[in-house]
Amino acid sequence: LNNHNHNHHFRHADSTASPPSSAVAKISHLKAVVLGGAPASEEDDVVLPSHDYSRQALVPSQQKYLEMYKASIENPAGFWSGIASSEFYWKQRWGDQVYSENLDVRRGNIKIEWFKGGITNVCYNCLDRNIGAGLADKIALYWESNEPGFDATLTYSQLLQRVCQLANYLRSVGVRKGDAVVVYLPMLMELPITMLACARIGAVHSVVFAGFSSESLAQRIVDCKPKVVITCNAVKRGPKTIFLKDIVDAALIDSDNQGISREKTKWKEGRDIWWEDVVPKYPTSCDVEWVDAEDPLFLLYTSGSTGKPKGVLHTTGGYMVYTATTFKYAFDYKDSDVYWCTADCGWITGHSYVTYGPMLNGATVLLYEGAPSYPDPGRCWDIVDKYKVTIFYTTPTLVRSLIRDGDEASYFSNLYVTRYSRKSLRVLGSAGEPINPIGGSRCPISDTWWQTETGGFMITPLPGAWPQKPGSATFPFFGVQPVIVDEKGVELDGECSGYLCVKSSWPGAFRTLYGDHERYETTYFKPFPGYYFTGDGCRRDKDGYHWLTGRVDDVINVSGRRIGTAEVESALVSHPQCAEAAVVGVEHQVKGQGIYAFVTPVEGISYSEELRKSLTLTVRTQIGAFAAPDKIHWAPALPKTRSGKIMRRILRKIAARQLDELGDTSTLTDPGVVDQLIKLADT
Ligand code: 6R9
Repeated sequence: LNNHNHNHHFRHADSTASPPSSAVAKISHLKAVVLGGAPASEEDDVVLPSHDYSRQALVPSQQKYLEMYKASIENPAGFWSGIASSEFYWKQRWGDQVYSENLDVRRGNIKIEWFKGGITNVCYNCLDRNIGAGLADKIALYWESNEPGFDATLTYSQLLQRVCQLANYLRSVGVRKGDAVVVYLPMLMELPITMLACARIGAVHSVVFAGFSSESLAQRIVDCKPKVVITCNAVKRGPKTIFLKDIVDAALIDSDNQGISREKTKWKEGRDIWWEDVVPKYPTSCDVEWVDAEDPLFLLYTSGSTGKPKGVLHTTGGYMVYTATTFKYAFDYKDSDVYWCTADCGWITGHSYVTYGPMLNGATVLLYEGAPSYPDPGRCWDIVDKYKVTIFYTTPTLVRSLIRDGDEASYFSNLYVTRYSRKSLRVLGSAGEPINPIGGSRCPISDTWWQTETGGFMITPLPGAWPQKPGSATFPFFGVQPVIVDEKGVELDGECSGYLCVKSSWPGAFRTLYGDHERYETTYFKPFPGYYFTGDGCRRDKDGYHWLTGRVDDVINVSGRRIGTAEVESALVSHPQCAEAAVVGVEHQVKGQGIYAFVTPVEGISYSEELRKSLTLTVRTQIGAFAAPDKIHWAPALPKTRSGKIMRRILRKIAARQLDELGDTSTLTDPGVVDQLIKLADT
C-alpha cells in the first residue's frame, strides 16, 4: 500500500462520474461535502463514485444517506424497529420500549438493551427464514481448501440439515440454553455450522482463533466453563500441517506431516468423540430454542490493556439486526453477489461478516481454509475468478503480505495478478487497520472502522453514496453518533482531533464483559463519562470525514489483530531468566505494527541468541505464534519515572529509532538508562 498518489485530485471511478453535490445539510457534525479548490493535502484527494455505480446502489447519493442518517439519529427507536420488524422473524414482538440505555456511570450501572422482550432466534433467521423465502437451493457456502482443486458447497437447505444434526447432537449430550461451547477450528464449513448450531439451541459459542496456543485456549476454557469443546485433529495451512487437537490436548504427538489421519490422532476414550462418527446419525431437523433478544449469542475474547483477555458478550436481537443491516448497506449487497471475507471466524470480523451478517441476508459466502499466498501470491485472485467473487472483504495486512511474497514492487502489474481477470469484483472492503488504498479505482472501497465491542461497522463509506477519501473511514453508519473529545472529555466541534467516543447506544453494542461488568464500566465508560470510549484516536477534517489515527491505549494492532502489550509482557516475565519486560508497537512494513520488546534479564544472565529464542518460544506457547516479538532489545534497565512508571513514550521513540525526538528525559530516575538502551539497539 502506501502508494498514495497525491497528483490525483478528483479521481473518478469512471468517465461518467456524477458532479459533486453542493448541498450543505448539517446534522451534528455531518455535512454534505462541497468539493472544490486545489488539493492541499491527502484530505482533499477525493474519489467520486461512478454514476453507473451510484444509480444501482441501495443508497445512491449523499442526500439519501443524510436523510436516512437523520432519521436514525432523531428517532432511533422508529428507525431500528422498522428494520427489525420488516426484515426479521420474531416469534413475539418486543415490549413497549425498543431500547433502553444508560451510558453514564454517574447515573448508575451501565446498561444497554435492544428489543427486550422480543423472542427470536438468529439461526432461524439465517436459515429457516431464508429457505422459506425461496433460497433453499441457493449456495450458502462455497468452501475452498488450502490445496487448489479441493472444494465443497452447501446450499441453504443442506446447511440447515447439517446445522440441525449438530444441534441435536449437542442437545443429546446435555448442552442447554445459556451453556457455553468452545470452538477451536480452522476455516472449515464446520465452523459456521457450529456457530449456527449453538445459536439454534440457545447455547453461547466462544470461538477461539486456532492460532492461539494451548495456554491461551485453556485460559478461555477456565473463564467460560464450556460443556463441550469442538476441534479437529489437524489442518493444513500453506505447506504446513498444524495439529490442532494436540494443542487442545496440550501434548505433542509423534507423527509425520504427510497424512492427517484418525489413527495418528491422540485419543482419550470417554472424553473424545469423532464428529463424523456421531453427528451424521442425528435427525436433520431440530426445533429452535426461542430466546429473548437480550439472551447471549456469543462470547469472544479480545485483548485489552491488562494481561487478562476480556470476554466480550454479544446478545441476540440487536446484534442480529445490526450485523445484517450494516452488511447490506456497507457492501451494497445484491442477491446475486458472491461474497468473500478473508477473516477467520476466530475474530469478530468472522462472526459478524463471515457468518451472521451475510447469512442473515441470504448471501452466498466463500470460506477459504488456507494461506493467502499458497501455493503462490496469486491464489486470492485465482479464487476470485474461480467463484466469480463480487464482494471481497479483507485486511490491509493481507494485501501487504501478497505484495511482499509477490517479491516485486510492481506486484499489481505482474503475473500473480494480471493473469487473473478479477472482473467479477464490484465492491471491496477493508478492516482492522488504517489504509491508503491502491488499485485500479474501478471498485468502491468500504474502509470499515469498528471493533469486537461494537459488533458491526461504525464508521464506513456506503459505496455509491459519498465521494471517498482514500484512507478515511468517512462517515458514521445509521444510528451511530461518533464524537471526538479532548483529554477532559469535552466534545470537540468541526475540524478537530482527539479521543474517539460514541454517544448513545446502537443495537450491535456489546452488553458486558463476561463475569466482570465492573471492568466493562471502568474500561469503556469511566474514561469519558457519558460516552463509550473506543480506545482509538481520530481526526475529523473540514469536510467531516473521519480519519482513524490508531490506538491510544496499550493495545497494538499487529496484522489487524489486537494484542495487549501487557499480555506479551506477562508472557515474557514468566520466563525464569527475564527480570522485566516492556513491549511497544513499532511500524512494520507488512504487519502494520510489529511487536518490539525491551527485556532485562535477571542478574547474572547475559544476553544471548539462545535466550532470545527461548523468550520468543515462551510467548509462542503462552499466547500464540502471532504474538511473538519481532525484535527483542536488551535492556540493562528500563526508563522509569520517579513513581516507578515505565516511560513508554521514550521506548516507542527508541524502537522507531527517532532518537532526536526523545523529548524531556529529566523526569527519569536515571536518564543514563536511555543512552545505554541506544547503545544496545543493534545487538
Ligand atoms: C474489526 C476489528 C479493533 C481496532 C480498533 C482500531 C483498529 C479497526 C479500522 C481500524 C483504522 C479501520 N481498526 N478497523 N483502524 N481503520 N478501518 O478489527 O476489531 O480486532 O476488535 O480491533 O482495530 O484500532 O480499535 P478488533
